[in-house]
Amino acid sequence: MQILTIQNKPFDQPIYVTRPILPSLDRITEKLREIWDSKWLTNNGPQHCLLENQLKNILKVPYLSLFNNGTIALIIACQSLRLTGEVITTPFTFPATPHVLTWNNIKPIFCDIDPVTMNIDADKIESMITPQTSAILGVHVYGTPCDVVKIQEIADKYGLKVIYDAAHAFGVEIDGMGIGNFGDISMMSFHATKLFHTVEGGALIFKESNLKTRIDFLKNFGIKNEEEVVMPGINGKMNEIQAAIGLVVLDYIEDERNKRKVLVDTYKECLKDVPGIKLLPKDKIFSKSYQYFVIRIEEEMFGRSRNYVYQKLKEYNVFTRKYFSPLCSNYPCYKQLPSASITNLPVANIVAQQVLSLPLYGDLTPDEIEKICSILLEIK
Ligand code: T4K
Repeated sequence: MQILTIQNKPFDQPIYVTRPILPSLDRITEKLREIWDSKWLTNNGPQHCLLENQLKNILKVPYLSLFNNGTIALIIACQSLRLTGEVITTPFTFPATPHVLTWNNIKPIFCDIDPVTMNIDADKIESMITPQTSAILGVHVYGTPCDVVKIQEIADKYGLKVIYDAAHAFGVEIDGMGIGNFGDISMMSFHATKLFHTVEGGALIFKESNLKTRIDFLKNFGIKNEEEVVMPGINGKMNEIQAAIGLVVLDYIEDERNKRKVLVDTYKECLKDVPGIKLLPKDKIFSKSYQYFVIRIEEEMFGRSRNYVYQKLKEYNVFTRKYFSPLCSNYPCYKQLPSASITNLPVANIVAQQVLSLPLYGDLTPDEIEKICSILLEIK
């Protein structure tokens, strides 16, 4: 057994990067009974319709389509806009983002990221456009919005579509407008690890009514009616149990957000003056989704590398995550692309060595956050 020469004792129970909202089983059973009584388990049932309407209001968007997960939703977003050729995107994201392009036979073109927001650097997009470019696929990383104004200007100038991977951005707004009102389509993930979840699930959100018809055909095999199949669709439907769980989880969101806010404030207070630890800079851009609490460890100043800290924290029963390292551009399936070269992505390659997502979920207490911070200092 390893002997730890440390002051802080490891946590008795593992502390993970996140934990899902778990509503009371009674509330879930109540909902399951409704579903059983209706004998309607999937295919646009009553729970599904209810959730779709509620989310439209909460997210302040005109149109929304539910999906069985965020990745299938994003694949269908590309299909619905008939994207081809090349799409400019970020390497600093979850594998799903570039993979949906590949599944659509589109080449991802990696653009470097902004050193502050860690989102696609809008100033570098224009130089990556070629005659094959059909769209820009930005990611609101950790819920921080991309530079939606500049990206739209570029898209308008070159006649490109804009899709946002808003997997982390539930409830995020810009000047009171739901984040889903920017670009042509945005995708949200409702995976168990997200603030709002339906166990697995996702949604596309958009402003054009004609997209609603097309997207809903695409997620249901292209079926228009019993006699007509109008396009080569797939099965992307959210079922009634997922939708029902989502409806119950919605009641817990505000409380969870408030708890996470207190924890985030505790982290900020404890870590604000630690040399070599960088926080997301301003409240203005700190995500109101409270999806992740991310620090950047600058090895030279902190004295320890991010990888060392990540490993060492495990000895204290703290399981952080390196979202998003390795960069997508360094995966074997993409690293041969010219845009994946380190010289094209200097900022992303540095940031990916620094980021660490610390535990953030409502069941944690401020005392536990203080202890995590104290362990960090001890590791230093
Ligand atoms: N785009 C972006 C930018 C994304 O971040 C994601 C998903 C997508 C697209 C795709 O959306 P979906 O198709 O998933 O809807 C997790 C999630 O599985 C993934 O949805 C999410 N991003 C990603 C950032 O995180 P992993 O591989 O880190 O998950 P996992 O299983 O290691 O879980 C992380 C921690 O969460 C565990 O250590 C403990 C805790 N956990 C997890 C689950 C599943 C629980 O406590 N209970 C649970 O049920 O990817």
